[in-house]
Amino acid sequence: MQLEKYRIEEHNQSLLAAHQRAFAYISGETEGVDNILEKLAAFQVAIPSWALGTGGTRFGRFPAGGEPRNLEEKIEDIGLLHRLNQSSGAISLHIPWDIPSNPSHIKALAAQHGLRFDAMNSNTFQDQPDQALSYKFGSLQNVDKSVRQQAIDHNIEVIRHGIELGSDSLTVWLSDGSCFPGQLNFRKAFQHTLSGLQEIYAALPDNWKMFVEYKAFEPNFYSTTVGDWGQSLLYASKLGPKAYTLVDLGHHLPNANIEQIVALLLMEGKLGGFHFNDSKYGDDDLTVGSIKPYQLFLIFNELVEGMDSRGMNHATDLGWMIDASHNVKDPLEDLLQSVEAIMITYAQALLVDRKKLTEAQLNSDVVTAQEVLQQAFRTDVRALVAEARLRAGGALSPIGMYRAEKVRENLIKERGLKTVATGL
Ligand code: AOS
Ligand code: ZN
Ligand code: ZN
Ligand code: ZN
Repeated sequence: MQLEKYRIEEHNQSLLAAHQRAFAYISGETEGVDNILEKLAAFQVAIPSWALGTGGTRFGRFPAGGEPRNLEEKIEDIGLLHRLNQSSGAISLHIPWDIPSNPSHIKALAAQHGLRFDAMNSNTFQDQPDQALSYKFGSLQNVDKSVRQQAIDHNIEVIRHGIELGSDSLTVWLSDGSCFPGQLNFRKAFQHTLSGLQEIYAALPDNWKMFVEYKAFEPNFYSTTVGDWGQSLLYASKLGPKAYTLVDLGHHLPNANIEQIVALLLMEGKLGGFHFNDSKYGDDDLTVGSIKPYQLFLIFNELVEGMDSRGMNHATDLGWMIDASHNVKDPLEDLLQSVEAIMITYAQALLVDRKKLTEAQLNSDVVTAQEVLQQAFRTDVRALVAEARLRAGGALSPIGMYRAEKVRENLIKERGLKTVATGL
């Protein structure tokens, strides 16, 4: 399925007058519009290879049809998204689901679609058919040295695949933990995990980063060996300067103040990246911004403030990834919505009047501080995001164009109705 340039131009033409009216209004109200548009254009969010098929739950799965059957088709799908929104210029792979049989071909195909390879993801949370030893009782934490070694070797293999593709980071999410009190010696589990991570860390090329992703619960429901940001930070600090904490928005206990976590990790220079999603209960992996958009804004507000205070480049100094997938939407439309929510929230965070906020904080003027934040949050910035996309050659309405071009119908024609994307 190809989206021709002239079709995007025709689509944009039909929406241009309305867009220009909205853009004229917001640019009249906003200082430094060009600077904001440049930042928006530079900001790219990586799409996870496992979000392109319908996610399903343990109770069932209702495939959309036309799902990608292999890595090539996953790259093509992300290429389509990027063509529409010009903000999805990266892919995050998962090994073993995405082992590239011909890496140079895969690399060339991605480049053809304007995509680069973001963090590589290892998998020691499932047993693979050809695997010698089981991860039933954990991987790096396991009481059996040979299971730990198998998990270390796997992660090193993932780094090798990443090097071939030009990635420069590894995300380690471990499902290790315990389901019942007494099952684990916490200290030994931590120490085994740390020494395994140290061996993996030693295999990282100089320019690589390691992201240690934490998660409070699931699949283990009594304890998790990388259970929160404190534990992740402990590992990352002991590992060294190439190791960072990764924040997945769905991995906290209810009501956690994620924006404060973000601010402190940034202060310590230990925030590495993000998995964006949204949730009502736990690791629901719902569309970004669909449930708690104000929380997302407060997080972006800390990101912008914290990164600026350290002179960091918003677009390149952290890993921005989506980690979401579920049962009821067309996965590509869902991803377009998630990326749009991220761009809108980033734009709002760029609008915050920092000077006024600092003044209000110094005067303990709580009301003004809240007004400053909500002024930005309540600003309709959609025309700014659309303008950035338009200038980059994307579609004014990515979802509108996706539907008008009957992308899903075409993918079903090409690939069939009953395809199963590899992954969760
Ligand atoms: C699991 O809950 C984590 O969010 C992981 O980041 C991710 O979903 C998994 O690694 C998929 O590969
Ligand atoms: Zn995640
Ligand atoms: Zn998760
Ligand atoms: Zn999640």
